[in-house]
Amino acid sequence: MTEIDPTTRRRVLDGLREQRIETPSWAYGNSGTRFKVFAQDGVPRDPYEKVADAATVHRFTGVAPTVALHIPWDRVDDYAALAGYAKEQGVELGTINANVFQDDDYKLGSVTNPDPAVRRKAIGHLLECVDVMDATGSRDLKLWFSDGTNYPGQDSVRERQDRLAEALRQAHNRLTGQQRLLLEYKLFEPAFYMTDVPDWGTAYAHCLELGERAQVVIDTGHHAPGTNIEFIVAFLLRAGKLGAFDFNSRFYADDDLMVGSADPFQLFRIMHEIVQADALRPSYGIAFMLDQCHNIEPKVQAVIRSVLNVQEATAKALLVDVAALTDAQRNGDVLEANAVLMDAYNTDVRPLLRELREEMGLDPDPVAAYKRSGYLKRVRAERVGGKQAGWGA
Ligand code: LRH
Ligand code: MN
Ligand code: MN
Repeated sequence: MTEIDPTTRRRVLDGLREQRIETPSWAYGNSGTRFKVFAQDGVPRDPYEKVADAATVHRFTGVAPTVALHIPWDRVDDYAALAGYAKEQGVELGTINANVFQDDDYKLGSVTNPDPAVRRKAIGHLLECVDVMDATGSRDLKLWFSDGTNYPGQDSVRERQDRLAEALRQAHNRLTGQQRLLLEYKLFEPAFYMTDVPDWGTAYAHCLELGERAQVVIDTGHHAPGTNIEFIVAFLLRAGKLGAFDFNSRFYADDDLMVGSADPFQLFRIMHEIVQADALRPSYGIAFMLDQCHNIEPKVQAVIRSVLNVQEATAKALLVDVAALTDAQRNGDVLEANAVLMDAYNTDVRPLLRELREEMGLDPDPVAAYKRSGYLKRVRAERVGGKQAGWGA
């Protein structure tokens, strides 16, 4: 593909203009590995300051109008007030992430724990998260369970599935209106022998059992190396069960690096499946979220970079010549079909994205504009003292 014809150009620009990417509150706070958290100056001290950072990302990118919260990391007394503050800043509160993995009681699991009292406590937290959604106006409850076992024989795999199904049913029954339950899977970590929701098949089966409000979340860092994630995307799209993404990059395990940094081609292949299913538009209902930790790099700038990486992959996916691709596929022309896809992937879409931003009244180079804005210098001066909020805060 050398020249982009005007009709294609318009189609791509329109698709990109509609795109929405949700950023996670925890990406703005300090994070690290189990070895060390390197604190950065100017990171948010409370959920309000995280929302302000998210609003800054939206101001420079124009496509990140919502921020996901993690409860209890983002616990406040008045969620409606936080939602009001977000609105003033130009963003909205998005997905509510439950957290049943950081309490001593959950050593042997949360909703799958053999002790019914612990299960009741965990389910209580899930229901509390729906109360938060009622106050914030959030649509999605995202559930990830660290539950699992470390040793063969430690607990009954089947009984744990029953306990899980019961907890999911209670959370699902509590939802009203447009609210949805998003179930996230992860192969391993922190459990090292068996995880209770290890893969998309398990998540899908539970969501099927629950009903229409229940959808699967694909976190791109939660698979075995070499897993064909775009296949999972295509399968779940066909089944009407793909609710959301947690985007990030990984080289080894759940690295939570910037999306599109380790394998931009994989991100393109994922977005190709999305575009082919016409699932990019917000009305389709997929929440495109980031789930990242910026351990050594400046955080707001890293989130801006991540949003741009998703936009680039999306632009390339939108550029695929569908007529030529279908033709080659129907004719069994393996090499031509592959060439059509690679032509789109190998197109430099950065000029197109600059054009998009100009049309949207934004600076064509969001990273440079953010750096020029002096935001980091200002928050570094303002946000001194107090407890820095982040992973585990
Ligand atoms: C688990 C996970 C899940 C959590 C987030 C902080 O690894 O991906 O989405 O909510 O990390
Ligand atoms: Mn995740
Ligand atoms: Mn993860």
